[in-house]
Amino acid sequence: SADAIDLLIYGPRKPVVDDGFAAPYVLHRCEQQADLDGLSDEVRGRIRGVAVTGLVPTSGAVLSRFPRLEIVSSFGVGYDHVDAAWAAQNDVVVTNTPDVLTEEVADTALGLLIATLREFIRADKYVRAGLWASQPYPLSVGSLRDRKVGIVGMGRIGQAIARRLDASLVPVVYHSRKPAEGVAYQHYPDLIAMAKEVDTLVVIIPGGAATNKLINAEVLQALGPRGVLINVARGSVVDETALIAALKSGTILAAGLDVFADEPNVPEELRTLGNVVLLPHIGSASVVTRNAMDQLVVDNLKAWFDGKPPLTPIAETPVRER
Ligand code: 8YV
Repeated sequence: SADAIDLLIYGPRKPVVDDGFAAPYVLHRCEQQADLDGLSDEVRGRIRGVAVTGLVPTSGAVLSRFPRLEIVSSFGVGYDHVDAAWAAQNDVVVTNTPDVLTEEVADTALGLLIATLREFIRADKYVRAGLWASQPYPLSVGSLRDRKVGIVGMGRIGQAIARRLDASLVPVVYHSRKPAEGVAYQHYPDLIAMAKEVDTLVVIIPGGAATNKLINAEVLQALGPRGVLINVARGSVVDETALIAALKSGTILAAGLDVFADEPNVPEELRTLGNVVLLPHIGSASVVTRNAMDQLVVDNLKAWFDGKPPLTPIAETPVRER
């Protein structure tokens, strides 16, 4: 009908999104880029909103297929897979799903840090293998007790991680390009200088060109032989080849990784190392938190098509009076 609002659901199936819209909304679905070719010109011409439901590459070339596009509602707090510069230039609003996942991802970061230091996964395997009866599990070299953590990125999630470390009586400093507002921890504008002063890095900074391979061989060298790297941000932020070399040579002690350069592919070399804990990008992946993120994808679109400002626009496409 004439007042229909056509939306494209782009990416993996999400029941909360699929079931979140009634008339006048009309939903079209493409799980991956190749499926876009299946949309008729007529349908492409009607689509006014796109929900990006996972980490599907959403370039300007993809978005420019929709001449009436007004809004891209992206799942996840990170949006390096969406061409925000194209959106800003073409007067398309982009929203993400911040806040609702902050505490969940911070929980994951702290859990991964402790699991890495205290070797929880190896210890679990030890029990399952029936080895406990023959001798006690060896003492872990790693501990949270004698550490100083440098957080790379002090946004909402970084601050939630810092709060958990405060409660655990672990000293915290941080690196970011600019000091974070209202944060008392010591700020290092220079990452290498910070890496020399700490023994633990927790990476929680946006992905994309500006942070590509920020954690490189030089940073790992500066971190030193007690060094532990935790990454719950994007795989692109770490030079994975340099990390593998550093883990093998003892340049650093260990790493806990929730994200990888080429997900879901994890290099064989990394998978065979004993001093790493590897998670399949599950930082926010609980039912309760993913439902809240899915709902925010829906609510941003509904607010927009109700004539209201979007709830959580990204910085590149700020809230506009409507
Ligand atoms: C998602 C994330 O797993 O919010 C983010 O930035 O990385 C995760 O919550 C990711 O968006 C994949 O869908």
